[in-house]
Amino acid sequence: MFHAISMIGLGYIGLPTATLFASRKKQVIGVDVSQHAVDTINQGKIHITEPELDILVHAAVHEGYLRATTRPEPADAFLIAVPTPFQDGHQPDLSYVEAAARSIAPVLQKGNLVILESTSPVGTTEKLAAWLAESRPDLSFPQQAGEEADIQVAYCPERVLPGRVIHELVSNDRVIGGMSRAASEQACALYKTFVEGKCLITNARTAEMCKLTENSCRDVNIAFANELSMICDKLGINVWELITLANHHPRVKVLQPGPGVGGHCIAVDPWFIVSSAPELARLIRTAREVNDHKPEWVLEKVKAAITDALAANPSKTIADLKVACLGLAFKPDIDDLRESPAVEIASGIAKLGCQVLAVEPNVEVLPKKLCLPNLGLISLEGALASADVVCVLVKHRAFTEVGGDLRQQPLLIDAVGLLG
Ligand code: SAJ
Repeated sequence: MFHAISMIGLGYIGLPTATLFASRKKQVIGVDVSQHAVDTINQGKIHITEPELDILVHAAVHEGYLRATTRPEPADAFLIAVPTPFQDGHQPDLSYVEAAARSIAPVLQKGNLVILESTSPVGTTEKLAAWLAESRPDLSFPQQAGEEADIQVAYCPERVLPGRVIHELVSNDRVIGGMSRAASEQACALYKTFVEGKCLITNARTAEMCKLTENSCRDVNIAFANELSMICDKLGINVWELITLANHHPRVKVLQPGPGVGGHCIAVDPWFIVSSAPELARLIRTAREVNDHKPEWVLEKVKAAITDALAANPSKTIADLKVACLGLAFKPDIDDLRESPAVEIASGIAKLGCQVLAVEPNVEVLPKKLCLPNLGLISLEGALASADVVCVLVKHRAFTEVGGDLRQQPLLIDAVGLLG
């Protein structure tokens, strides 16, 4: 039924998904506005980092199943995986979804299926269908013709964990929210090409809310852990020990405090619920505020340690002081520094005027935000040998292995419980 599949947006979700269809011998046309991404993929290479993806893309392109272009072409099914960021005031920005809709509209043909995968506020799939209908009055859509529509439309969120994308795309269950029963059934049939998990059918609005609920649930739980960490610090209690003890209760599972919540999903998606029901989403909003405040709280701890270091070394000025920041990534054992609370903290420390010794074993180049004269990448050994203050910001495996050495550091801020 679906021979040619078009993926609109070849980023962290679109490219792996497109490649998995291609690996099952579907003809896949990938579309992206970035000429660089298109050229890289057409050479059989990748422009993002994700384990196993490079080998799969190389094979799919060289065997002729995957091809990238900047201009949409006719296909049997269109999947949209473009960014849905938020604007000022945490209002969702649907401009990429609208641009994708308007770009595929001219090539749509009777019998096509359109699926939105981007994390979206409730009602976005209906908006997508409305934009398509506006651009193609000659075709019918589910809001007009239901099961009989020329073009069926569904929402199907991705739920994969960065670093495990290929594995999770295949094995995770998928929630499929068609605007009609026919849309859901067609989408199920399509995903079954490579999905080994269950395909669970619902309507589009529930599927949209389901994705937002999953990430908000995690955000609220992380906020609980982060709030506990600040309360325990004030009360002189070791929060890591406390959580371990509490988690011995058979029905309690407290998550881990950290320097804040990073990444492109959990720190964004809850705002889509807040913007839909601001007066009702009080807990979800507060969780976001607690997690967003955590980097500032860690920075205050570092400032206090710097004051202690200067008091202990009266001959030194702030410019002489060295603060080691262990970890810059947004979570352990990845190389992704985007939206990372550790980056925010490291740049905040640099702005204080001291020297920042940044240790990030997973990257070789610093992001622009950290290209500062008093901040440089250094080895872990080098940093520990000369730092006046040590601040652990990410629980990378490379750091856990030297946990013992850190205990010798007189001024240590352990934001992630490396030492327990
Ligand atoms: N974090 C903590 N404490 C914890 C767990 C996480 O501080 O106990 C922090 C991490 O350090 C990181 C942030 O939260 O800064 C987010 O990390 P994560 O591993 O919880 O999630 P992501 O952003 O990598 O991926 C999430 C996943 N969602 C859920 O687990 C509910 C993934 O399945 C989604 O597909 C992804 O968001 C997405 O694309 O929406």
